[in-house]
Amino acid sequence: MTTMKSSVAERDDAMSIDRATIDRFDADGAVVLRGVLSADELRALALGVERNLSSPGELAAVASSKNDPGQFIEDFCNWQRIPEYESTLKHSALPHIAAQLMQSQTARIYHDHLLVKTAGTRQPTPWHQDQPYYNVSGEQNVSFWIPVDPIQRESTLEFLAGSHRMGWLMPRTFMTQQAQWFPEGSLRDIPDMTQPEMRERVVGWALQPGDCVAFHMLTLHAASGSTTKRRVFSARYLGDDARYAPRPWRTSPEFPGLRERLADGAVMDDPLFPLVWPQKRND
Ligand SMILES: O=C(O)CCC(=O)C(=O)O
Repeated sequence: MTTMKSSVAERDDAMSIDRATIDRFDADGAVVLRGVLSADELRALALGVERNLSSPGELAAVASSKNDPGQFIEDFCNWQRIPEYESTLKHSALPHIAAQLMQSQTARIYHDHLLVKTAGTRQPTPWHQDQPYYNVSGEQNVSFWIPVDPIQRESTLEFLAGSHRMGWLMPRTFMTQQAQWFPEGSLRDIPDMTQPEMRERVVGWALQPGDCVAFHMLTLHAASGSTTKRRVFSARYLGDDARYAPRPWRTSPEFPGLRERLADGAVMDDPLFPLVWPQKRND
């Protein structure tokens, strides 16, 4: 772990994000970042992913439908038990990049999310925003979608550029598209993403291991199935304006016990969400 930490320190300047990328993130709610993780960091992260797959956490879930030759495997909130995840979240360039993209003085871990599609799965990820499923308010936030396998353009995560400015759109269950959280008609629906005027605003990138995409928690995003094995680790961070927003519905993930520790509207100051930027020497 020490070597990973120092390699990042050496790369500190290189991980300063240019103004154009920050502006693009602000305007589109999604950007591609190349070569963010070093070969050592990537090897460690892939090891963490394998450790996670062989020892799933309590929140792990597998989606597969009849006749689907593959699976979509998810898991959440494992960084405290998987050292490679903790190191990625705390000691890679990600916290610094997160603070810059969020235009925030601080960056706090929100959670980690494993998203694996096995080769051949036809399980799509439907168009959705993330924040309605989360227990946090505020505009300064970012998720990094970090593949440890090469990702072709056709199976990458896609985004509707600018959709983080559309407000909340109706969240629906992934498998059956039910409006489970709000009554039908009470929120605008997600636009018809097959329409040409929507398709021309869609962005997405082929990615090599070490690259990632960064996106806002309100940016609409989706992915198709995958012909190849697609192991992705997602690292989610919160900025200065993030506040606890307990929901009357079950969030994804839930953080059991948090309601007893944090007041509605409080800063997310809890051991579950450590501050990781600015970095302290002994972290
Ligand atoms: O990996 C996927 O297919 C979906 C990713 C996603 O929805 C997310 O990271 O919020």
